[in-house]
Amino acid sequence: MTRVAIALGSNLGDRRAHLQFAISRLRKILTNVRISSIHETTPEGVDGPQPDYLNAVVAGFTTLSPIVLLQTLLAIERERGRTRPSPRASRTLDLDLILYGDEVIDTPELTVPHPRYLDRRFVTEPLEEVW
Ligand code: PH2
Ligand code: MG
Ligand code: MG
Repeated sequence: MTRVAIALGSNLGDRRAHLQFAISRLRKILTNVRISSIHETTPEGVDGPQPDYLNAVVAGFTTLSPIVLLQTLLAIERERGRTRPSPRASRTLDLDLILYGDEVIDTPELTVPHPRYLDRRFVTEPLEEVW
């Protein structure tokens, strides 16, 4: 079992419903799940105006490999109609694998720890609640 942290974000459509859907899906693939409070945050590092985000972090334990976990997160995003018209565009649901135990992974598909998470208060603040 490996302890993981996943950051959740939404700024399009019914933001709270997208996060609740993700949490219910994550409960099926993680054990000892801890869920942060939901934070309403100003968009950071995006091009042009965007709606505010709802952000949260979910932590738990998994037997899935990093790449299978990543593929599972992308599939959950697709279930909520996630599209990628451009990097950092507004999105119904974003699920980022922030930490996978103490593993350091640097491949074209996946970088863990997430390269920018320490600079992002919308990640570090909810992360502190659950990690
Ligand atoms: N996600 C981004 C870019 N900027 N800003 C906030 N407040 N919340 C996010 O989840 C977010 C962001 C790219 O993933
Ligand atoms: Mg993200
Ligand atoms: Mg993402």
